[in-house]
This record gives sequence, C-alpha cells and structure tokens, in this order.
Amino acid sequence: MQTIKYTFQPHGDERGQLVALEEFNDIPFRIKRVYYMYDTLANVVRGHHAHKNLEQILVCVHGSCKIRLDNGKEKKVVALEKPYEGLYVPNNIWREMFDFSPDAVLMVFASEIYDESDYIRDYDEFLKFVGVKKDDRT
Ligand code: T46
Repeated sequence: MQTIKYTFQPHGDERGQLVALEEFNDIPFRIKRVYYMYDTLANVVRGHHAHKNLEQILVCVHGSCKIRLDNGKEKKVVALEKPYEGLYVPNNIWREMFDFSPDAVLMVFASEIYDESDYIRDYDEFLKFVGVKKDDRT
C-alpha cells in the first residue's frame, strides 16, 4: 500500500524553526477543521475507524507516535516523529494511532467539519464499504 508523507519546508533562522501550511499549497485540500490530541496515555490506541469522505493530514508537532493505515487488504505503519512531516490519510482507510510518546501532540488538518455520520467504526462494515472480502486480506 502506498502512503504519502509530506516534508514541509521549515523556515529556519538563528531564532529557531517555523513551518507554515497553506491550503492547496502545502495541504492538498481546503482546511475546514484543525484539531489536536495530547496527554495520550501510554499503551492507548486511538482511532479504530475509517471515514467515508474525510481527507486529513496528520502532523506530530511535538514528540512522536505511529499510525497504522489499513485499506482492507494491506496494512502499513508510519512513524511520525518530526514536526515538519505530514501523513496524508485519504478517505476509506482504517486508521489507528498508537505508541504516543508522553510529550506527543498530534495535530490534524481536516477537509471537512466534524460529522459523526462520516465515520465507519465497525471493521466488518468498513470491509463491506470498500468492497473487500475477508479472504482477500493479506
Ligand atoms: C481521525 C483521527 C486521526 C469532536 O467533538 N470534534 C472533532 O472534530 C473531533 C475530531 C472529535 N470530537 C469529539 C468526539 C469524541 O467525543 O472528541 C472525542 C474524541 O474523538 P474520537 O474518539 O473520534 O478521537 P480519535 O482520536 O479516535 O479519532 C480522531 C478523529 O475523530 C478522527 O477523525 O481520523 O483522530
């Protein structure tokens, strides 16, 4: 499974670093919502869902965490540990976020406002939605 990880341009100088993210330039969609999670407890796995329409870019702006992406057939784990890296998560992908460092802040840029009806929270329903039979999985 192919994943897209963006490396954003840090504007560094003698004072430190600054990263600027613009919709359609650095982020490949109109940004309708930004949210972030922090103080995630050790051994917690968040996510466990897919989205029917939502596209997102995940940036671990402090600390580190891992993201498991699953298209129904294949799974891939991506580590986010640099504040200038962004993982693109399209719709129809089951995601789990785990292995958060105690200082991790995971910021998410989303293409849509919050809509619970866009979530698929049941894995069998997700497989059905993406048209994958259980036997096709690796
Ligand atoms: C996703 C991953 C990466 C809101 O009220 N508004 C919001 O915009 C969001 C994202 C959440 N909430 C509420 C709903 C729940 O009561 O915050 C609570 C925690 O949300 P959730 O359990 O969905 O969080 P995660 O970490 O499992 O998933 C979140 C996003 O919901 C999801 O879209 O892709 O991060």
